[in-house]
Amino acid sequence: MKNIIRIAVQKSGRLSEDSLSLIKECGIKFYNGTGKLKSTSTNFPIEFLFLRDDDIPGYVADGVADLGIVGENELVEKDKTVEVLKKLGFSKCRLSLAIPKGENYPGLSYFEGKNIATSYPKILSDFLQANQIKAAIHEISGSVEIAPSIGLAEGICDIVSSGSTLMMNGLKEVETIFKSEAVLISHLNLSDEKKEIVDKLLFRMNAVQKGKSNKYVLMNAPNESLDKIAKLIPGMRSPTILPLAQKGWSSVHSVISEDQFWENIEGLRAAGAEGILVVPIEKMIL
Ligand code: PRT
Ligand code: ZN
Repeated sequence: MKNIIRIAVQKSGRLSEDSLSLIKECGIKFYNGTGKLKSTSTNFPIEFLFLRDDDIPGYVADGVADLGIVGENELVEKDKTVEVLKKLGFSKCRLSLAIPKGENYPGLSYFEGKNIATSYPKILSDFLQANQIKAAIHEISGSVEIAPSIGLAEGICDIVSSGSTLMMNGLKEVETIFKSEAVLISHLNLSDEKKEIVDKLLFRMNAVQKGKSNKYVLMNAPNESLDKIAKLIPGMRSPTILPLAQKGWSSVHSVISEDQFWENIEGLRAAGAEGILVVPIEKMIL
């Protein structure tokens, strides 16, 4: 057994760019020339398979690839047995039911006895069954949104992100049936050697993700309000406080999640903080 892992990523499409940037941000170098189906990193024991996203769950379930990056929608639809190691926070979208804009929508009962076009027959049929709705599912592989206007179906079930595709096709979203984002998946029975490499990769991915959701903040503050400010931005252990050249003032440095920063900004200003700088963090290891 070679001490190298294989990861399946989408060759080209909505997942590709973010998948490859995440891997690059983990310090992993590789050559990704156009048309290449396979590549090996030059500085980490990992090999890449560039595939259609539809094939990724199956390749990982069969062990042809040890890891894969795929949308949860595709993973659940393909119904393959793999382990989800991590949600990756990109390619967020939802799978929704939509109907022609002019139709009155009384609730799910609208779909009783109707035809629904989709590329996600499994997720849709599970949803309809759970809600005791009987409808005919028409599986089509693309351009689902035109189905109602050509008379193929009364409704559709498709991926929605901004909602503009639905709007352009005279449809309205009436139910969200599944929420999705990209996930890192793993084959179930990895050898101990492979698990060790996967753990190293996960450690790096966690550091990149933590860095992204946190900011490094610096500000000047009068010494009498330092206690108050330290409570608002406690940081990883405690903030760093350095004296300014001007007497009675200090520079306070800390790390804070972006959300928390915006929640506390008024408190910081009220405590006399000024010259506040917010700086991105590349990686963060606790
Ligand atoms: O060629 P391959 O099979 O690899 O790619 P693909 O064409 O099957 O998939 P791709 O690249 O389009 O999408 C890959 C994954 O990205 C999906 O499985 C989802 O997990 C995720 N994702 C995120 C999306 C969208 N956003 C999205 N907006 N997948 C598709 N869409 C399409 C949707 O089908 C619809 O046609 O975009 C349109 C809706 O977008 P809005 O913004 O107009 O609502
Ligand atoms: Zn696909």
